[in-house]
Amino acid sequence: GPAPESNAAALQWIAERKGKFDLFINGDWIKPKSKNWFESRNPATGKALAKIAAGNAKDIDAAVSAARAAQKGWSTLGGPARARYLYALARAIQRNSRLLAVLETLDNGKPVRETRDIDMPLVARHFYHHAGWAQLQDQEFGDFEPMGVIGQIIPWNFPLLMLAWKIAPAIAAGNTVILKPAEYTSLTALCFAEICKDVGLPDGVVNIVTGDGATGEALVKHPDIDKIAFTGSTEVGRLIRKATAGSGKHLTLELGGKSPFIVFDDADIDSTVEGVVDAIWFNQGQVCCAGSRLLLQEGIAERMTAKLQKRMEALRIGDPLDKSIDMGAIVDPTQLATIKNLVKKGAAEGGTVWQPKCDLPEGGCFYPPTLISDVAPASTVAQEEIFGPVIVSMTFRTPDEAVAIANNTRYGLAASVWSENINLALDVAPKLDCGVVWVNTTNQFDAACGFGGNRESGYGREGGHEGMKEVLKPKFLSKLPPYKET
Ligand code: TXE
Repeated sequence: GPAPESNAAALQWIAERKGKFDLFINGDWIKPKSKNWFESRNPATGKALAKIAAGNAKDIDAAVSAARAAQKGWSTLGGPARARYLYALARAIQRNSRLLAVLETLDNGKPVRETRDIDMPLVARHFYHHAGWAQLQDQEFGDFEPMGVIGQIIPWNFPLLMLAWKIAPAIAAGNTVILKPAEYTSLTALCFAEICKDVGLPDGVVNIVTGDGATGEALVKHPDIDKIAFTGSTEVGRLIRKATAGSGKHLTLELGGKSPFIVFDDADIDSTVEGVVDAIWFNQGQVCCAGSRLLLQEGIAERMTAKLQKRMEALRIGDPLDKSIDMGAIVDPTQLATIKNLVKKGAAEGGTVWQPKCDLPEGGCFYPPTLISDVAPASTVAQEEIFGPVIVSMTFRTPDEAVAIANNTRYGLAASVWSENINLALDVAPKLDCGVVWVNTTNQFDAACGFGGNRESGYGREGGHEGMKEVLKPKFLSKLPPYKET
């Protein structure tokens, strides 16, 4: 059942701050220049949760000045000293992980089982891992220097985890940051700001400016920023690329996806069905690398569909604070409407829509697990990211055909291949045009692995050695004696 004590602790944390949150700039809580606060709601109940400051261009300017002023000192402190701060952040996150998990669930609607067992452990792991890189920076990246001041814009689907992916490598490398959380989910970022203060992180190293797309735009356009790192929709990624073109700012983009989940005739059917559950119903399908296109070889298609439908009937949808549920709420009514419209479109374009019978809780943004079968590879639902608990399926005959269908979208983030024939799987995997391929598994992440996409899924990698290179720039330092005319 629900976890009342931790739920209460998170609500109390909000209440102690009078349900109203300012901007975190230069280590201080600053009222927004706009004098506006917007409402953040709990998507599982529709109830107001907190008021969040709407930062504008002036607030961004103050945050950039603070980050700029702090950057040199932070960088010259040296990797080992920075590592100590990252270790302290990681430990503080672990100490507060219950509070953070419940806050995230209240704000985003995802099951507390996921925030507790997946999001928060990965967040801590990310800080520990990057503390290691700070420690090793002189050996591993001797010919590099930090980019400087980095502006970071993140989405709502993994609020604190995306913060960790952005902030940990950046500050490990000696950069300072201004992070703008997504407007639906600012709370854990603000709790993280308090944690930065608690561990004594120098002022200005991390600044959190909340707000909507206009706040993000102000950050992107600020002239004194060295790099923008963005995770979000392909549409906004395109705007940011245009806005930064010719400015000299570095840019990395982690955008949408329509990742294939390819099942060959000889796949182990039970584990494959569990794989599908993880691929598309984890976080209600609001995952950039969700396996949202099910490609079934003809010999297994019928059996696989029947087993999958049976499994879908057993999925539990409900109060995300209830530890026994599998699926929580969709983040916001707008996102829910987008999902509904796309499913309608899928039916209109000839797909067969199937949903199990289930009682959805009232008052929140809930949507049942959905399978749209027999979709044409060129149809809207086979091409567009739905970003919800909806999987589309289609069939193929040969491995070549599977590869052709898999690569036939504008995206290229991830792919998952299922077969008991490892030769077949390892033959197909390199032919898939994407940044990550999982064989007989899916949605595996680790701080040590560079994650990112190809084509319209963006560019740049986050995590591991590749990720560190995205927050550093090469510097050629001649070690030869000065040239002298003889
Ligand atoms: O994303 P946005 P939204 C996809 C998914 C979803 C759709 C819309 O398909 O249905 O995007 O979601 C900030 N300049 N993904 O509207 O708008 C915004 O405030 C600068 C996939 O939430 O891209 C937020 O902080 N910033 C994705 C962040 O960008 C701007 C995750 C993301 O919001 C801005 C999320 C602007 N002009 C959505 N406009 C993934 N790849 O994981 C908005 N923002």
